[in-house]
Amino acid sequence: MVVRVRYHDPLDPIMNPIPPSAQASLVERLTSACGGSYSPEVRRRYFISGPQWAAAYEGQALFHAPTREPVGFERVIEEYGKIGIAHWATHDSDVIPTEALGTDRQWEIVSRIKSALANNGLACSMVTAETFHHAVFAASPAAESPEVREYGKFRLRNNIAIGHELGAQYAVYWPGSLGYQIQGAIDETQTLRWFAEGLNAACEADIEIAARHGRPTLKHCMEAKPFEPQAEILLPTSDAMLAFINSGLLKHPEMVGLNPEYLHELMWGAAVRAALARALLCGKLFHFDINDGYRLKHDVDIAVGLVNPLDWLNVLVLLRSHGFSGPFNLDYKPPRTTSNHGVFAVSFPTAVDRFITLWEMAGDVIEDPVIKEATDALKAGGGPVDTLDAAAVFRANKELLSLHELIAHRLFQILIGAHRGRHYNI
Ligand code: GLT
Ligand code: MN
Ligand code: MN
Repeated sequence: MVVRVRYHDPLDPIMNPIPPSAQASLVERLTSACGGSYSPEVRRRYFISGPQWAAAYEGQALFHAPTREPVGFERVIEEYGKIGIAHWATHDSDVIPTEALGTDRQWEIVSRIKSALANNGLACSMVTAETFHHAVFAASPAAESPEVREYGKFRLRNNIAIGHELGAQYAVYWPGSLGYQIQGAIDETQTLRWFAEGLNAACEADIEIAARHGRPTLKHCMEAKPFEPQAEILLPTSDAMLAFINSGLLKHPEMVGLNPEYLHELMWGAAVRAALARALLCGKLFHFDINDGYRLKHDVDIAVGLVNPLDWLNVLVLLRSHGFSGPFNLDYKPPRTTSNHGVFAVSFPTAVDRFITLWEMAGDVIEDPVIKEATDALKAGGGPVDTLDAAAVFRANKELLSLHELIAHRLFQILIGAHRGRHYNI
């Protein structure tokens, strides 16, 4: 028998190993030692949704083998219910095998989903058609071949039918495969026209199915991502999508808006707040994918608040001040270092709790007397001067402008709790 002896570096203290049977309870004990978590009842008050694909993500990527076991919708819905995530979202093919779409088997699965949602106190908020993963979409759902486009329309219409059956209010479209690796083979204007035909088919099916169900039509939300999976993307940003919605190609532009994703805007270098402000001004902020990550990198889909908490606070101040209160869709990927147990014991509850904390902090920012007085003073300006005299106008406001930096400092204080007395006695 070969006995392997662990090499021990004499400079390291000897640590007691934690056997696999004790690891999950250690993780749970340390999670509760963090404190400050909200109850499932409190969490349910927010319009937060958990996507099927986020919880079921197995940790795989181009260079990564999976690290987690598959989980089905029954388990995901049950665990979301226990955590207090009141809404659930899915792609058609996350829960229905591609070959069963549109068949009786689809409706059997849909009825099992309805029972799982009802039994666990969840509602389905959003459905989205997967038009990027299957080989049929290799040249996008708006490919040259009329058969591919017809099949794409079937998927979009069928998704709407599923959405109405599940009681959803939103449908999302992520045209990530609308682009190419090498340019020259397609005419971009033609591809965009074909893509609009797909959206038109979805909206028309919606009008008809909604009338049959006696329900309002869904809100159709386009989601942009700048860099992947195609090398070049035809609708890479939320702003490009706003232009597309207003291009005249859509038959029902009033039914179509945006599902911006925090990280997708950051990826191209946007100020996320400014991107959201443009969507708000157009009345097109319908739905919001919440996560975190880094500028000018790929789509790492880190959970909300772990990278840019100050920016997130700022984003939520903007949204709260303009009356947007959801849906906030937890479109992130638990890291592959997190186990199946950790996905529901650590990843989702802590993501929800950080979001709620940031949302409540945004309320503190809006009410904060220092920020309020500073903002009012900036708007009041320095008093009447000759507005044709640049130097005089500058002098009249000069000292007030230091308030910009003071407001930024106050935001930092609110983020760390200094406004409520957190202070280091040194
Ligand atoms: C895909 C994408 C997400 C989108 C999903 C909606 S698909 O996972 O990376 O950002 O929200 O279809
Ligand atoms: Mn997303
Ligand atoms: Mn993403």
